[in-house]
Amino acid sequence: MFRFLTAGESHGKGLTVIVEGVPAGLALSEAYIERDLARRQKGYGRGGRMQIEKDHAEVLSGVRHGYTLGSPIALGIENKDFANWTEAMAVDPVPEGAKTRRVTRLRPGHADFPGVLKYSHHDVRDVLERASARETAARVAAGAVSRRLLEEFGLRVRSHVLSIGTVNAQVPETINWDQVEESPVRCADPEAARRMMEHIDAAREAGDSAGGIFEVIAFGVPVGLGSHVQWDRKLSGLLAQAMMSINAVKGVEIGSGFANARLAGSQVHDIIEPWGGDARPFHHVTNRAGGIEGGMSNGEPIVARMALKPISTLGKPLPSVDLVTGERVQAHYERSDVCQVPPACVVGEAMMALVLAQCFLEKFGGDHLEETRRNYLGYLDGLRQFLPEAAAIPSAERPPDDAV
Ligand code: EPS
Repeated sequence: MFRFLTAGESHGKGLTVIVEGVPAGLALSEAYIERDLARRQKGYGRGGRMQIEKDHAEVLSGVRHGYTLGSPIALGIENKDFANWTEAMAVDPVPEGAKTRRVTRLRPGHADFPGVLKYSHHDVRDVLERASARETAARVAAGAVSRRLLEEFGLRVRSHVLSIGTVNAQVPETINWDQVEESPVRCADPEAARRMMEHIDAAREAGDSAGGIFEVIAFGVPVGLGSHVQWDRKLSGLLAQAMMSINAVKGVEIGSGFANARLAGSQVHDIIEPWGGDARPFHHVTNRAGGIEGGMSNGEPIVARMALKPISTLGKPLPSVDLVTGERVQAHYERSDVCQVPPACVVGEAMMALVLAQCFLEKFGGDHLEETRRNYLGYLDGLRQFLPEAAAIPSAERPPDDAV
């Protein structure tokens, strides 16, 4: 069973994540995980915190001499900023008059209000420290482990920004992924990227924040991950839950889900074509379904789009209430990002990789990577029965790269 759990507060000592169920024999290094951690730290619209942190995941267990052991993989990420918060985030009780950085003014849109009531806290910091998007660094580390596994089988997960505020990208037919990586807002349209940065600047100057829409795409996913037979095994459902769990994500669509709702069925469903010369017995002409039909991957790229609300910590705070006095106040402000859409892309990739790894291992199992590989190749061989006799295709061949 593949699963993961994170722990850690934003200004505490650090983050921890345990990933369990990774087969033995997978090559894995700290340097590999660091690449994704560094990608998450970038993005136009970040605040001062990212100047302080340089995220590195220390492998504490589960890897020996460069290969996974099959045992739980524990990763630790230090919060360098903890050095500035030793009193406020001390584990032991602190003396009277210590600098606790107590917060009592509730921020609309944040976890502050329901969090303090639910957990009976009298300091909003007891909620906000865990609710912070800092936690997503731990997910990205776990996602990198999943990505490493998926890579062994030719699966690749990518992401880009479709819009920030009112600025929409014109997405080119073929996305240049290197260019997306270079873009400060992870946008495939350089002209829109420029306007997105202006939008973020304007939000910052106005003491406001900016949200947006981003897309995560998985290429090379075999037919048959997830299942139609039970609600909690549907790949679309698992992905939606995983994506909705990302801080500030308020909407998820698979493929062109919302636009499809306004069209006739004949305009929506992706026509199935006979064998087109590759390893797939059939394929779709279009991909409005976003690679999932009946809760199962259908061999087309898996496309998920997420709507991220603007960050709820505002330079010019909204009216609110003080938790202690009950009086009208301006909400609390503390250092924050103005826009987190570009880093959320990288978190979305991690969640996509984690869900795909879970479904992949549920289908193919294996305690050692080579066992997983035998099971995977055996399944692909089985699919060859649906190929026309003329098709002498090597079983491991995958569909063309990165075509949406
Ligand atoms: C966050 C506020 C900022 C962000 C943080 C999320 O942190 P700080 O309060 O220390 O300035 O930088 O994000 C991260 C630390 C991170 O690693 O992404 C918040 O309130 O959610």
